[in-house]
Amino acid sequence: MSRETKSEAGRRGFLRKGAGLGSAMLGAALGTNARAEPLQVAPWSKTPGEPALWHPYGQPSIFEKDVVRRSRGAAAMPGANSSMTPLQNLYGIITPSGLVFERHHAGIPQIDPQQHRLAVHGLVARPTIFTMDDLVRLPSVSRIHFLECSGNTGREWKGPGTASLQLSHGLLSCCEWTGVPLATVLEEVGIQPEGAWILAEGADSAAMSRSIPLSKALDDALLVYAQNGERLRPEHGYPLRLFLPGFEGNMSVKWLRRLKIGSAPFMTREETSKYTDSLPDGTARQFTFLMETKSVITFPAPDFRLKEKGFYEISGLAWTGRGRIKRVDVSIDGGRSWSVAQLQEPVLDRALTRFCLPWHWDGAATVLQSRAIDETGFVQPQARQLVDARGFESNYHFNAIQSWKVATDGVVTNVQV
Ligand SMILES: Nc1nc2c(c(=O)[nH]1)N[C@H]1C(S)=C(S)[C@@H](COP(=O)(O)O)O[C@H]1N2
Ligand SMILES: [Mo]
Repeated sequence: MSRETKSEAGRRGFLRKGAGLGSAMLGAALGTNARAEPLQVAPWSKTPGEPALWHPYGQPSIFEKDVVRRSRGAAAMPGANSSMTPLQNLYGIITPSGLVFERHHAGIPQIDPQQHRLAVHGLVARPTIFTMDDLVRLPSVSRIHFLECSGNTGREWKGPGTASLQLSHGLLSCCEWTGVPLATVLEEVGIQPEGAWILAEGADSAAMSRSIPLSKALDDALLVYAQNGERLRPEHGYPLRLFLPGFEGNMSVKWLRRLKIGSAPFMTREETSKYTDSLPDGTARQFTFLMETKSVITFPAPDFRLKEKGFYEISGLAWTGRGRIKRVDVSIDGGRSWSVAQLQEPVLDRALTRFCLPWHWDGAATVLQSRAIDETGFVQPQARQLVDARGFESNYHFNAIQSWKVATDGVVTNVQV
């Protein structure tokens, strides 16, 4: 199925690149001799297929029905839940909208865009209430950026967590986001000189809110109304969300209804009780906005089993809240030696970057790792280094190198080395 398709594509690239293996080494097990049997005419080739508009809104093939968001199970509070992106089944860097991870503190409100309003007030010259029509009339931009929950991979703080790439790393997606630069709207209302922070509040029943530094708001924050070419999906903030490139997902407030400009942070629940990082000395880090440099191998991963030894393309994703990914190293021997992976174009600012490396698995047990380095020179840390610096009490911002162990029977597990 999808696995075979992928390794076929990888095999062709491998041969094109002439990476040192002759075709004889690909193994007789792959494919069938074309002369061995006549090509059958399948039933679907004998009658006309489904008409156009079979699905007015297109759907994936029924054979892809297992490629869906998944969750670890419902949380105790109504509406407080999340679902993870099936990173193991995706190609390239864009997450299809229907597979973008979800994190809701109080469920998904159904908001009529005609009735939705964005109030901008506080330390401004002209307090203003915007309709969606007002916002959509303003000059727009489209940008491709990742979105990652700072709780992503949080289970790894205390040792190898979940035995699934989707469940361990799937609070991560990458979309094209379209909207109005927040700076444009702030110019409309006129910030007073003491203005330094902005409270962003959602219209969900959690009224989820965060304090945003004015510098970020004026730099590259977006008021987003579209995602991957169409209006936002309800679960991602329809009709309007804030989007802060490279910052923790929590700050990209969905169903955005209010921006209040103040002179200091507002100390909301989500930046005091939650979304702070406890340190070994009993203090906590607060306002840890940036998502640090990180990468993960998406194939092979625990969600697959390697059926036989031979050629595979190791593939994965790297990203950094600091800008662009410069290099990704891959180890096929548990970190003893490293090879530079190929980065697939495009390599964009604060977007997922796809990397790959041809690999011939000799059938021996081994550990696979990837290590990302960004354009600022930041190197993705080892789990040990991260825990030494931050202790075990953090829930957020785990960005260490991920190790996948491949056993002799092809089973892949989550380990820390
Ligand atoms: N209003 C509101 N905004 C919110 C949330 C929420 O529950 N309510 N969840 C936040 C969290 S914790 C994350 S990680 C992202 C998730 O965005 P997504 O569901 O579109 O992936 O939205 C953030 N914005
Ligand atoms: Mo989050």
